[in-house]
Amino acid sequence: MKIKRYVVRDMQEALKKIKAEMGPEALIIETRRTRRRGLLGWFLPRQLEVTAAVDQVQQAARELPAVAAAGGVSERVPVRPRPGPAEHPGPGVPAPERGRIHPVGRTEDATAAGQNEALLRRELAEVKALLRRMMMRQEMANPEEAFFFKWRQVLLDLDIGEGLAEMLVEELRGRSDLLESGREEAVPVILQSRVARLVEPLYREVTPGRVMAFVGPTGMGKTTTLAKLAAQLTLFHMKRVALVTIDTYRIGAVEQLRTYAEIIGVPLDVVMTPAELEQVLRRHGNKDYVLIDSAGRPFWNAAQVAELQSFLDLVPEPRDIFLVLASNTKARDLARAAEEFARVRFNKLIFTKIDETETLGSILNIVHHWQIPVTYVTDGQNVPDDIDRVYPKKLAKLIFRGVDRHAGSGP
Ligand SMILES: Nc1nc2c(ncn2[C@@H]2O[C@H](COP(=O)(O)OP(=O)(O)OP(=O)(O)O)[C@@H](O)[C@H]2O)c(=O)[nH]1
Ligand SMILES: [Mg+2]
Repeated sequence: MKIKRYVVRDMQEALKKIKAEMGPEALIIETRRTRRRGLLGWFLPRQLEVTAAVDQVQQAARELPAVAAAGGVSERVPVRPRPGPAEHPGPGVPAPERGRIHPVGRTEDATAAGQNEALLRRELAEVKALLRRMMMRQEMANPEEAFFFKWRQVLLDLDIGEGLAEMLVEELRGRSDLLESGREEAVPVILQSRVARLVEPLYREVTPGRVMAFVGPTGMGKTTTLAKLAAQLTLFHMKRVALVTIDTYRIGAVEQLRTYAEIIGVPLDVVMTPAELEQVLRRHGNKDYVLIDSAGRPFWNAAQVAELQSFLDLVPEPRDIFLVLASNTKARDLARAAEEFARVRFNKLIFTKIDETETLGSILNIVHHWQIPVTYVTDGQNVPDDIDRVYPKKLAKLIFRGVDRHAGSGP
């Protein structure tokens, strides 16, 4: 375990330094605001002291392929990054090439490497939990620090990223009144209002596009969400709606949308090429809204995302490209999906399946990172009912749902 202390101006600077010097696995174990020594210290702004730790076994395992690639390991063993799902070498590749460098310098097959990595991750998670418990015990001595520690932990447990959690906890500093008995109930309200203010600028210019395309990885709920919106626009708002699908990969998928189109009573066109899409959109120039479904692309398949882009580039403004993500997806996969679909220039987010998860913090991570608003969430399979519009206060409320129970329970 390597432990290092950083004295910095703010958390962002600390995170940058820690990541560069100790790697992404590093864990922040303590943060303190301190004054500089001497009289001058009373006039200068307080500095932030951040202590971070990293499990060196984990770090070594992560760094080894890079060392090897630089010639640091046996020259006979070709070293390559772990193949992604889309780039698995073909059957003709010699066996050693398919292997992966083991921490002790041997090659082994991908399954064993995966197990090794899973084991290291589990161990790191255990060390993290242990450190948190130790910190908790230490900080008990200082009620103010214990209070911040507890609320930072609540935010992390909501799956809010570390940087964001730290920024939100900063909002509580200087509010010693919150430590008085009965006042802690105000904390969720303060944090919610901070989140609402944080995302509010993203909602200033939100107007619906006439053409709406739904993109995202497989099985996220694109078609169901499209059907919910199409039904609401047609049945409740009396709008003229047309549906289009560029879902040409699986016959069943077109049938699913065709069934919805028939029930709602709107036309459906299936397009195979970008030129056909252009033609169909021109034909539907008299509709209030045109909703475009797309086949779920496995997000690591860059070629399929590029193909989708060739269709969507032809959609005229005003348009909305919704990236549809299921909120019960792992935070890391959500981040990766958003990264891959960035090339289709999505401008709004929809989070589905909020009924299937307890924590919604990763929504905030994506919104904050991409500076793109979530405009709908869905909470069930029922068409057209299980969908809700989202605005800043609503999003903040969703992120903190269930958090009230932490207030007043003591650190
Ligand atoms: N619980 C729950 N299930 C949902 C929600 N939205 C969609 N689903 C279900 O998720 C499954 C996949 O939904 P689809 O709409 O077919 O997903 P898709 O993104 O179009 O899938 P592909 O076209 O295969 O990429 C279906 O069983 C839906 O009923 C939701 O908000 N909550
Ligand atoms: Mg679909």
